[in-house]
Amino acid sequence: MKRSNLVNEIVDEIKKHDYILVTSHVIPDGDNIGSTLALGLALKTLGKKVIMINNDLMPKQYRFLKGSEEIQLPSALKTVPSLCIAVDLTGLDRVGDALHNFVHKEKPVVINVDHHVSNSYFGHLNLVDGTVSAAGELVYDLILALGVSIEVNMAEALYVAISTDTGSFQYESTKPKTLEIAAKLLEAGVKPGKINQYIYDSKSLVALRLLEKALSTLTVSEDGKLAYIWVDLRTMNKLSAENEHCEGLVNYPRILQGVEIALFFRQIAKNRVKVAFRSKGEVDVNHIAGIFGGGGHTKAAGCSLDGDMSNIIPKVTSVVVEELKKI
Ligand SMILES: [Mn+2]
Repeated sequence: MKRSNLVNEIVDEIKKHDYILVTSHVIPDGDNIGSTLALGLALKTLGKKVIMINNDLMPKQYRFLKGSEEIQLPSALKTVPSLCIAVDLTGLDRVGDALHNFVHKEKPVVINVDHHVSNSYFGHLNLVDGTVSAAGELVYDLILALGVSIEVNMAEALYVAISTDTGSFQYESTKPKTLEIAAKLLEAGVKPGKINQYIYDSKSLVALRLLEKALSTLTVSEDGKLAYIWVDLRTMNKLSAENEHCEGLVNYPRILQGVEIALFFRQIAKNRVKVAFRSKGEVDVNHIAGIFGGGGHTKAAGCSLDGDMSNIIPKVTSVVVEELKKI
């Protein structure tokens, strides 16, 4: 189906519903929150009753966004929306147990708005485009198609979505259209300096102490193409660190000269480790994460595995080393 026809079909579907749930993936990031919030605010201006839900608490650095306090935990869902719009979500298994069960039981119409190449097309309507930098780009198009003009609060939310997913417009996923949208958001009143201060220049002491610990684990392969760091539960607990303090840590091994693939291993439960993959070169990390049941994008992906850090690190790095030999 042509993209414009699909967007029109989504707009027609949205018009049929009075009460709409907007949600995204567990462990929220900037694209998740910005896309959820911008779409939620836009639907409200159309007179819809909107409930925005995320499985996890909002990281502090995004709480400056006006309206972000309306993004609630799944326990706030008391009545049943007839439509669920999921943004930045690869599959319903990533929405969190509570919402997964809700969709399974109540069977709302589901619209899937995402930019992960590993998306499972779980919606009744699927606006999925792996070539755009952020779900925020798709939400921007959708808001315009809904006939809503983008006011400053929506614009800030979309700017957060797009600027965080592109590493402040540094990654290859930044296309002319990405910057055209960013320009429109600035015209709508976004002040990039202010947003960057909230997001990047407001790290807590805990976050910097965690970075210190994580960097002390830095390991580099003999050929210099693979670098990784890790954090275990002991360190997290000792520092009282939370999920949000781990955001962006994978970028530190990535910035090392000569590195093709960077990894960040994080113990999330006694016998479970989450792995973040970043590629600077030709290797497709969506493919590698896929070998371990995960996915994402060609340059940024993730997976979770059962086991100890001491087993999982060699298991994953040996696969990465093999993939690096192929280029
Ligand atoms: Mn995203």
